[in-house]
Amino acid sequence: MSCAFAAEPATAAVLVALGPAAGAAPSHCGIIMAVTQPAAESPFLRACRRQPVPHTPVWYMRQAGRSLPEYRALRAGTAMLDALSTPDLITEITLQPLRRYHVDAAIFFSDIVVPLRAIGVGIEIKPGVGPVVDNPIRSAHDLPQLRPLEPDDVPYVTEAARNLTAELGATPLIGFAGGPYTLASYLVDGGPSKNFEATKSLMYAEPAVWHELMSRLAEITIGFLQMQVAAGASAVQLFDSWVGTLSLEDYRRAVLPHSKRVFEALAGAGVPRIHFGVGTGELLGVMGEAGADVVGVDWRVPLDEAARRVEPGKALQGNLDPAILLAPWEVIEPRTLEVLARGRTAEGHIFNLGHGVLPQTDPDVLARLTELVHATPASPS
Ligand code: 1CP
Repeated sequence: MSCAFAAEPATAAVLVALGPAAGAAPSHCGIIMAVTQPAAESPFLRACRRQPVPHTPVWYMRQAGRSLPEYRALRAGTAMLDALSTPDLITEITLQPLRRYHVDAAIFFSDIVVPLRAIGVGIEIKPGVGPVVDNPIRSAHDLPQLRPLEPDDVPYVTEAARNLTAELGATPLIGFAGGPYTLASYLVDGGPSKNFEATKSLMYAEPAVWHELMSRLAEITIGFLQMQVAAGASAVQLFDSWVGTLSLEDYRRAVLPHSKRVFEALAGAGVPRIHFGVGTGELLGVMGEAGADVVGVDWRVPLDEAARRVEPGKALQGNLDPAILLAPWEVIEPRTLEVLARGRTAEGHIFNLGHGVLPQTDPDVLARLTELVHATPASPS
């Protein structure tokens, strides 16, 4: 059957008129529906679209989890991947930070390795370590297991995202997935890595195997993002966290075609696409070329400089150093105001940290930071 759902303006209007349930497309299509109202006019989505905003929108990477005592209490005794496949836990943990902070978006509580585990890859998330793979991928023989993701593989994602969209009302839900390079780094090195020796060896020594691996991962990522959008997510973020470890030329050759493929596949989804990586100062321009609507910036490059490096027609997201939040408020406040001032030079700005919230961050500081961002005029008066 052909899947005709697309985010044409007319379709969007009909979906909006009929309410969220009308947009629930047959689940086997892996399709895309329009942004559900009333989130469409939220400051977060307006900033993604580079439209004027009443205040600078703000959310935090890793806001769901890690630093919140209520998260740790809820997670106690439940393995990470079990929590990530339980709709009620996903829903509750996604909502926890919104009860504390007046952030402008929720981020779906999941992990970049969830789709890999869902298609049968032996992978665990070890406490204090991160994702660890039973049998790392090292050759072409290991690739067939990386089959496309089907909606039936992750019913808990669809269920939780639908519940969340209903619950969140006007607050947008951000869906996300790992970028192909970052997923490859866990699969090939077998776990968190500093220098990505096995991953880079494969990339340099076996380009054909590498591109086949990356193509398969791009398809899995596309499927995972499309499912979240079909279930109501109104923006998506591609976390290609570790691409900053590549040179510009290697990124262009080994990663860019696959990231482009992901963004192209989401182009008709009618939702903003955000592209984020760490240590990507040298790559910001080319990451913009990959096709996202918003480019995430870590703390190393000031936003006015980032705006010069990224092609026109993109909003920026970032970029306070998460470690600054461990300093006294007298340090945090001027640094935040500086990020906001530089962010005003971009065509659109979503305030965020340059990477995830550190686990030892005081939640009250994040609450105060959110208030400061909202209280600071979004455009020079
Ligand atoms: O038990 C725990 O609480 C473990 C910590 C944890 C959490 C809270 C892991 C293990 N994953 C998650 C959830 C998660 N992962 C979210 C939740 C939504 C949010 O609030 O943001 C997100 C967006 C991710 C995405 C993710 N997982 C990334 C990309 C984002 C980033 O920070 O760069 C990466 C690289 C991972 C892998 C991963 N999962 C977990 C850890 C500790 C890691 C990193 C390991 C490493 O350093 O390589």
